[in-house]
Amino acid sequence: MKDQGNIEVATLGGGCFWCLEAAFVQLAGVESVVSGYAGGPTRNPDYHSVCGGDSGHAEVVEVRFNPSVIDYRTLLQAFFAIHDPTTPDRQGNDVGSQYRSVIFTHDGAQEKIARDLIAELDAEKVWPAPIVTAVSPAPTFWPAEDYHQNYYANNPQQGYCQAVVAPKAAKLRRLFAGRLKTRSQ
Ligand code: MHO
Repeated sequence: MKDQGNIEVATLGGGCFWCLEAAFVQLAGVESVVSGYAGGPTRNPDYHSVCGGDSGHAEVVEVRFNPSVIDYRTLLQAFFAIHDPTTPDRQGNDVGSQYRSVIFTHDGAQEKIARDLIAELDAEKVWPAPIVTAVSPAPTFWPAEDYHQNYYANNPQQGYCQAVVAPKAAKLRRLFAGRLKTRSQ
């Protein structure tokens, strides 16, 4: 069921955007996920320049979701389940500021939810090191090149997809089993 009048946007960076897209797209209430770049000074960044690591941009996903089906906090819980928020400028073997953990908030409510959840997760010591995830107001979002969209769905056999993306998508299915889209959606 679509309710175009009531769609909220989340912009999240947690390493390679192929991973985040493949994970989030599975959740009920997520209407669309677009991979892109945000946070750096250059306009119209491309993958090549972001890959270099000094563009200032992070790989991010822009998630459109229906808050009456999935709320922002739950979306952030999924975000923290599928990446390591304690490694500065790094996710696993992917190293560089484009892989930083960042929540780009769209209003004060999102900012409070994000900061509260980070404080809770830190207090619970879910990870052995402190959370370094940045929380800052959403800058311009630059969609990535077409071939980065639906990358996992279109390239399931690619080596990185099998080694890194698939396990993250599977982890989300396991942890959020009750919140997945049904096959007909
Ligand atoms: N290390 C991976 C990252 C891909 S991601 C879209 C690769 O170079 O394929 O940054």
